[in-house]
Amino acid sequence: MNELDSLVDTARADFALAKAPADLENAKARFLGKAGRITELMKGMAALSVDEKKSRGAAINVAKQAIEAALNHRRQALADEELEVQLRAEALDVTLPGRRRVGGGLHPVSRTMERIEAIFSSMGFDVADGPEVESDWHSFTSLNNPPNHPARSMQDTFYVDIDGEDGIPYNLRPHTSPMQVRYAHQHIKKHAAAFEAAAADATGATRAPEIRVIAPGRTYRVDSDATHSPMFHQCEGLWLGENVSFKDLKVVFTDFCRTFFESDDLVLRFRPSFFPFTEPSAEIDIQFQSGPLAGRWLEVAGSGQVHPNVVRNMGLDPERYIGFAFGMGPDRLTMLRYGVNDLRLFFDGDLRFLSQFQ
Ligand code: 2NM
Repeated sequence: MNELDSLVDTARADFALAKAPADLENAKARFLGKAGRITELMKGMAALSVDEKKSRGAAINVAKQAIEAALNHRRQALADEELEVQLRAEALDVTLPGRRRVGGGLHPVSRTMERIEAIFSSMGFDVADGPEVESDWHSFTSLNNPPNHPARSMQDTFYVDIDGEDGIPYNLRPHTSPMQVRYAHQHIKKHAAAFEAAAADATGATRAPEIRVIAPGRTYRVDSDATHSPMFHQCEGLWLGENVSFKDLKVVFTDFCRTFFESDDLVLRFRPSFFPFTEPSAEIDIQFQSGPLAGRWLEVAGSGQVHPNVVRNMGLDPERYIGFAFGMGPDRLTMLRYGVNDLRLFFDGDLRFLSQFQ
């Protein structure tokens, strides 16, 4: 093999050894650079005759072109390799499921609350709001449940480490009735002229404004098992007027149940009971006459005629105002409506459970 052929072979071998573009450029310099082998061979021709220069120059050029071709070939190969590595690194697995944007939704108990509010609003009830941390007076005393009254032990109440004005600690409201007491005071103040006009008319000809309100919200009691949560929901209703009776309670509550459960095929039963704020008092049971829950009596609410002491504490004259109140548990209504048997599922925050109600 002549000297030029072996030079080309050496160049090819060196180029093949280059693993990165920078190595290849260094190898190129050794053969084609200013001080490279080809340049040296060119310089070495100075002493040759014209004919020898011609043939020697042509041969060196052939070698040079072969080296350049090898260089370009290797450059391309390195560029291809680099691209291949990059493509592999950036590979896209089109079989992966996409990231879906999951929409939020209302909690099933919130849906129940909204249904209850919509139904009672359509019957002319206002919707009250109020604090969850309450004074002893609003939670108990105003509701005919004074300190040391045995009925207080019906609710195991959470207390806050801060005393109210009466020196008794604030509590986490154990029912939503305090909102109704507050609502009554606000309502009477807001419509003072109308209330005063009715009160001033001894003939009774001036119709007295009514109190018609529901109080939905969170409530708290020291209680925790499959059917009790320390935080639960209540919705109470109150209708006070000059001639509001148990008959009105029956009509309103029957209408509510039939609308809420989307069934006219259910009946109500009023069972005597006791609550400090009502007298007489009754539990309200419903029974579906058809469907999956048919035949069983289901307790859905407590109710009663508002005690005169409570009417007075609301700022109204119990000789003039009479009416009913009721209280129900939206958590329980939600369980009944959807057939859920463990209340705690509503408060665990497990989206696999909660998203089923969307
Ligand atoms: C119930 C049962 C019976 C009730 C009483 C009142 C108020 F504010 F008028 F005193 N609101 N709700 C009531 C009556 C609540 O829950 C089982």
